[in-house]
Amino acid sequence: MLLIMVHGPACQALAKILMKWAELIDENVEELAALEALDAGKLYNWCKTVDIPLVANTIRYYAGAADKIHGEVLKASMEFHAYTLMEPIGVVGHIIPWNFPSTMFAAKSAPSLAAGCTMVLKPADQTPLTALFYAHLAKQAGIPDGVLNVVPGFGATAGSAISSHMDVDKVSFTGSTDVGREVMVAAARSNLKPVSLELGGKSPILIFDDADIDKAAELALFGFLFNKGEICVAGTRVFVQEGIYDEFEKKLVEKAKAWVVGDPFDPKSQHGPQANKKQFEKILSYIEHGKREGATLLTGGKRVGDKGYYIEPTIFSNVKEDMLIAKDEIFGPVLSLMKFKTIEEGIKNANNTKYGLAAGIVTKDIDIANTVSRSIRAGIVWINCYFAFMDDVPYGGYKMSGFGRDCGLDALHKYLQVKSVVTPLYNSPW
Ligand code: TXE
Repeated sequence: MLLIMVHGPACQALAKILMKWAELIDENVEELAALEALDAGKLYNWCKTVDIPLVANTIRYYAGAADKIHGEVLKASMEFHAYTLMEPIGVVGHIIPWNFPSTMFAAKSAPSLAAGCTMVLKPADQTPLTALFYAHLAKQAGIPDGVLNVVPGFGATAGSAISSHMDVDKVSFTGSTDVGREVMVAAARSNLKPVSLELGGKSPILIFDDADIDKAAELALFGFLFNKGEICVAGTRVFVQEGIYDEFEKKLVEKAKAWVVGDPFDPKSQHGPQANKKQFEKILSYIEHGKREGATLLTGGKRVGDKGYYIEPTIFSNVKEDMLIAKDEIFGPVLSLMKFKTIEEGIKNANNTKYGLAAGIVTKDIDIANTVSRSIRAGIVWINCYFAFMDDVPYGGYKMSGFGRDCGLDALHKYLQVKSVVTPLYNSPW
């Protein structure tokens, strides 16, 4: 008998293997953190204490879900017994970027494996090292050959081979909006495989008059500088209500000047080099654009030293909404600071973007927090916090930031499909 459903005992065995894999990742945390720092310019200490442990946690979260996937018995409207099965979608293709090679690897692979799928993952061509190491550890943990495949390569070849492949049943992509569009076209032109896309962003943070100015400045600083600004949810458009604007601007600039940019292996560094030359040059050219467009450069604006891809934390004020620096995803340590008067104006300005990935709100007023969070068109809204990612909290895009969710049980459901099974009851006329 050919049994392709992932049944109970197999799910438990799968959960056990995933748990073992997470344990091996914990045991190899230093080596993985070093590979990540070398490959992506990320801070070694941060990788060791946050990114790599998060990978193991994500795998454990989905391992716990592997034997709890089930359909439901339906109250059929005629004389039938009807129920649904949640079946793995099949072969999943994952295409991931270079800014979070490890956490992206986990966010994609763990739910798809827990759903019972096999997978082919293409890491970004700039950062393949940790993905290969995770695959090596997966084999040691007992994941059978052919189930988890890592295929490093370039986007135009290895990436498009995945999105256009007739035997890949689903593609999950994180990267730029332009390439996301190409992936969708390739999926449509081949076997109409479903696609989920997590794309760029230009996320707003709204800071209201009643905010604690010092804390708000800390939040905004971290919001645009974390991971050197190379994060899709970076809070790169900060709108500050006019009553506190001047004091806020002063504090933020002071803090940005004190931020330490340097060697990612130096524990004192708060951010390292941009990931690659292309990214470095792109960011510097946006900074030049901002100056030419007439925005006021408050701090930063150039590379640090003359070696490596280090860029100063850069803040522009007097930014108009139609300037390129306010519209495009720069993907670097560059912030546009803007002022607003009323709540309505703040909401309108925050939503004035083609993207819709994340947003931040800083206020002590619960009415403002509730109203604004409902009015912002973004997949995740953080109130009085930022970058609060958790395994069980889904995130993903509205508008041109894509669709489909990573994290949480929503991510598991991306890799499942519903089969309905119907059979007549004893007295059925059928
Ligand atoms: O991304 P690409 P890039 C944004 C950010 C950044 C810009 C460009 O603004 O500056 O995109 O970065 C693979 N078919 N984000 O050029 O090219 C590629 O090999 C299939 C936001 O690095 O989109 C890599 O694995 N795959 C983003 C992945 O797509 C293709 C994170 C992403 O690369 C392909 C990264 C093709 N034709 C960049 N071409 C986020 N949402 O976090 C490339 N790829």
